[in-house]
Amino acid sequence: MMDDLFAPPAGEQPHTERLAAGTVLLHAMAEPQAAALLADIDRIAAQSPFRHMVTPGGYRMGVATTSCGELGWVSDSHGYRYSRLDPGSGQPWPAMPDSWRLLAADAAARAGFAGFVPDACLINRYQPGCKLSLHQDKDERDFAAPIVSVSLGLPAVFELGGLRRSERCARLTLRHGDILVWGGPDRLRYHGVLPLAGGEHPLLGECRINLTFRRAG
Ligand code: MD3
Ligand code: FE
Repeated sequence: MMDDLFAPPAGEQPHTERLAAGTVLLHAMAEPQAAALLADIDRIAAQSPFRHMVTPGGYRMGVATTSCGELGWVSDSHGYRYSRLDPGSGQPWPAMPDSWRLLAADAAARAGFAGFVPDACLINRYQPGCKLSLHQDKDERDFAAPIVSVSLGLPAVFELGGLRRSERCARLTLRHGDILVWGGPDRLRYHGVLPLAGGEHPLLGECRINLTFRRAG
């Protein structure tokens, strides 16, 4: 755990930390693009607004979500799934910007997953107090592809569990610009986000946004 993958940063190499066999943290890799990502998020949310999905069990999620790409993640009384249409508008989700696809593919490649082509990007928005309970990401068709997560705004504490819910979790803070890639043997690990602490981020205010890039279809 926690040993460096590469030599100290040379030029633009983000500081790279391998957390497990298939899990890599790329410190602040998205930071230079953060303002551009936020402008894209505003444009996407103007077309497909953030909303609080309802879980199959009938709970309104505290985290607000939207999506871009060919497929978007949705939850309702029938279950969790990916859909080509935004159920709010009845229209396709906004396109995934090429710069986003490139960023996700670059991060995946640095983590050892060459050729990652995401078809879905779930955009999660947290306000202070919001959490994401321990879960696995298993609504995707094929678990061979990794997932790439980009954190923006206020820091969050993650719980990284094992392949069974009962396994104890490690905790890790994800900060503005950090990119986490996980795949291979870690693709189905349980994970969650502890309640977001209050604070004020210079670019995002009282808010954290997480992008998760997936190969869903
Ligand atoms: C998976 N999102 O949308 S991604 C989700 O920050 C989701 O919004 C979170 O989980 C968020 O499904 C977390 C980051 C993450 C971190 C570590 C992991 C996912 C992980 C370790 C193993 C497996
Ligand atoms: Fe998840």
